[in-house]
Amino acid sequence: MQWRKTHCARMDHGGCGLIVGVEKNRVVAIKADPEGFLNRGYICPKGLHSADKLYHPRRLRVPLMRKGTRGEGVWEEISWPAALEAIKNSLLAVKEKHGARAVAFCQGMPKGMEHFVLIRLANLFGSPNVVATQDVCHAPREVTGLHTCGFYPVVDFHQQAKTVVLWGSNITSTNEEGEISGLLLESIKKGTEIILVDPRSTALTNKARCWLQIRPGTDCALALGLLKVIIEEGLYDAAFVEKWTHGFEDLARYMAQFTVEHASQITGVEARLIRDAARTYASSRPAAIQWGNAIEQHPSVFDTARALICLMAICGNLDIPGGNIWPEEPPVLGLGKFVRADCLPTKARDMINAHHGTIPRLMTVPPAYFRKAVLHGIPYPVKAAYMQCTNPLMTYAQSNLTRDAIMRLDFLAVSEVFMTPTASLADIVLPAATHFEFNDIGHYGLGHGYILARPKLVDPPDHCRSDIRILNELGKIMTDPKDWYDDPDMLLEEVLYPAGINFSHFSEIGFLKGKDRPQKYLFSGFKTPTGKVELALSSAEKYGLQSLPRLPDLLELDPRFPLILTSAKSPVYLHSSYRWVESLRTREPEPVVEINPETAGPLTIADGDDVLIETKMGIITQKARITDLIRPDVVCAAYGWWFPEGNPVEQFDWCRSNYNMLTSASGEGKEFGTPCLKGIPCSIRKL
Ligand SMILES: Nc1nc2c(c(=O)[nH]1)N[C@H]1C(S)=C(S)[C@@H](COP(=O)(O)OP(=O)(O)OC[C@H]3O[C@@H](n4cnc5c(=O)[nH]c(N)nc54)[C@H](O)[C@@H]3O)O[C@H]1N2
Ligand SMILES: Nc1nc2c(c(=O)[nH]1)N[C@H]1C(S)=C(S)[C@@H](COP(=O)(O)OP(=O)(O)OC[C@H]3O[C@@H](n4cnc5c(=O)[nH]c(N)nc54)[C@H](O)[C@@H]3O)O[C@H]1N2
Ligand code: SF4
Ligand SMILES: [Mo]
Repeated sequence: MQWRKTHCARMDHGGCGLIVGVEKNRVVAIKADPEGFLNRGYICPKGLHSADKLYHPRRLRVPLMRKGTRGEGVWEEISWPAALEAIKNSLLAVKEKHGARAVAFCQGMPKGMEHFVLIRLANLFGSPNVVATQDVCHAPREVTGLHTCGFYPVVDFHQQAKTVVLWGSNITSTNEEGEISGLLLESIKKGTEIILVDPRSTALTNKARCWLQIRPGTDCALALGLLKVIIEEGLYDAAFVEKWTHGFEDLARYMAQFTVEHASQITGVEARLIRDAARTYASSRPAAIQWGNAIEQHPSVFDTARALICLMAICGNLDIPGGNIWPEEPPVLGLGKFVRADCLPTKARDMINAHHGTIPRLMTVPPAYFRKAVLHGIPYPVKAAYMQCTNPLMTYAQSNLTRDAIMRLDFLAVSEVFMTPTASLADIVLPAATHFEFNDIGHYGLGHGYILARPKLVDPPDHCRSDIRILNELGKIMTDPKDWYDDPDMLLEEVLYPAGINFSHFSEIGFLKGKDRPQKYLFSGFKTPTGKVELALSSAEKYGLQSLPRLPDLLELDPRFPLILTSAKSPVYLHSSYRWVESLRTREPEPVVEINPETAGPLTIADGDDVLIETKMGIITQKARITDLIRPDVVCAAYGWWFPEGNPVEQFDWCRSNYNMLTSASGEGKEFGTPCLKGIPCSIRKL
């Protein structure tokens, strides 16, 4: 057996350095790399078991073409040339009849370079419509950052902070975007204090200085409450505010109408805790806010993210070591060049979402608007889709709408490692090679200031091909072949070339990082129209945005749905992925809904009972877990559940326990098209 180094990937955004045992072209052992840049010896269960999926007997191994009606589960095995030719013919036929924009290129969570190669293919094909789940994942944080302070403020876990606020971020379970919790746990041992903003208790609750057990969906009000205390008590960094912010007086004036008691009433968090959290955050330097999905799975995310950046700014925690930083990228090829943005200069104007007035700089189409285009031709029809690394039937809000949209497409191709509810509705299914089976670069384009090497360690099964290779082949036959390569690895070399290294050298060094250059604004100002952090947005009128972070409308009370539904990601699965990996499934065999005993008692719901969860959109079943670690007015349901052991003709029981049967794509936030996934009125009862 040979031990090789690489980085974990495709079990979340990836990041942990791994040492992998390879024997006879098989991965036989995985352990954490104590020298890993982001993990220093940390590893999670998904990483430990990540090779199990490679050897699953039901893994897709051959391209499939649909026989019979869509979703009937009857397939013919076809060759790669036949599969690629069928995709080319179908997509070019749609392009000819309806224009290139009628073809959508869809990706879920970006898993590696395939995401950017897909955008390149779309640009070269001529379609502005890359659909992604970024409406509920990171784009709101990133784009709000660009407008407010000129960058995406990410936490710097490599330096010790005095205080870290975990705001709707369950980092010990999710380790999101390479913010690996191992580094935070080390800092906690050395004295970093934690403020937790979460309706549920997490693994760090008993290490937290204060736990703001918030009512879901009210994060904006809480952030405004903290701002109120800090401004009213003069706890802000007056020198920074004076020199580097725009609109402080406007913000202070707006805050004068609002009281901490008001914030307390809306959020369900005691006023004294709001004051303590505000004073702690403002008096710690450096302090960082690790912001999670909870803030951006809600229509009010723009205001919440604006309020949180205002907090970072006025407390002097922006772009200082240990705070929320503006990372400098390593000297690799810029994203715009790699994705060939030059081929589609009018993309921002032509994308589906432009019609809906989303915020400038949003570069992917929100799923809510993609489905409007497919189902209603608004603002123009979309007739075909190419999907990779995604399972929209489970992961987009309002699953029934997704099913209707997929059924309406003239053509759907899906690249997958396993037959999923979405793939089962495709016309062509391509068997993808996956992690360990091809060369890849991690964290490119994510804005954290580093990239990670993911060298190939074993060959994929006979007919499986990496998405990068598939897209390179499709590019050669559907667009000008001179923009593509004989060897798809050349796409990686293109990225690395400006840094003066090749992939083989990169794999030896493991990662490339930009220079640490804190407080860049001292030399260049902030990259906003005023050169300052815009507490009040100077471009608000031009773009039709609110200039100050505003309190959103309150949730309407409906006596039929007295409880509030939210969700948290499972530590052992990635979204809807890997329920079919036995070593993970044994750890969490069924979808579980967490209910407080005070709520469960009167409804005679006991631990392990099947529970119906209902919202105005639909009804699903999950197993009860009775726990006092959650607010009594909240239930937290599992998300992403389908049953690979179920009937393929019924899309593997995709409705039974699927959280997104309960969510709605309407009422979305205007800036990002974000639906409400967390904080939904619901009711529960025993089955
Ligand atoms: N209700 C609700 N909805 C949500 C969320 C939530 O918290 N609640 N979270 C949202 C978020 S943050 C995100 S990012 C999205 C995620 O949405 P998706 O990305 O659609 O979700 P996944 O389940 O990760 O789907 C990935 C699919 O890719 C396949 N796959 C894995 N590796 C490879 C590979 O190498 N190649 C190919 N071709 N396929 C591969 C997996 O088998 C899986 O079926 O969901 C969003 N939707
Ligand atoms: N194990 C695992 N890891 C993952 C993923 C996965 O599916 N599984 N997905 C990856 C992806 S794509 C992403 S984007 C990240 C997301 O990672 P996180 O940001 O950690 O996302 P979640 O687990 O959805 O939610 C985080 C926390 O928000 C809390 N919460 C729920 N509702 C609210 C609310 O209204 N307000 C507040 N303040 N808190 C609330 C939940 O209880 C939970 O503890 O994780 C990545 N890592
Ligand atoms: S935390 Fe993420 S990157 Fe690290 S081992 Fe787990 S899945 Fe892999
Ligand atoms: Mo995500």
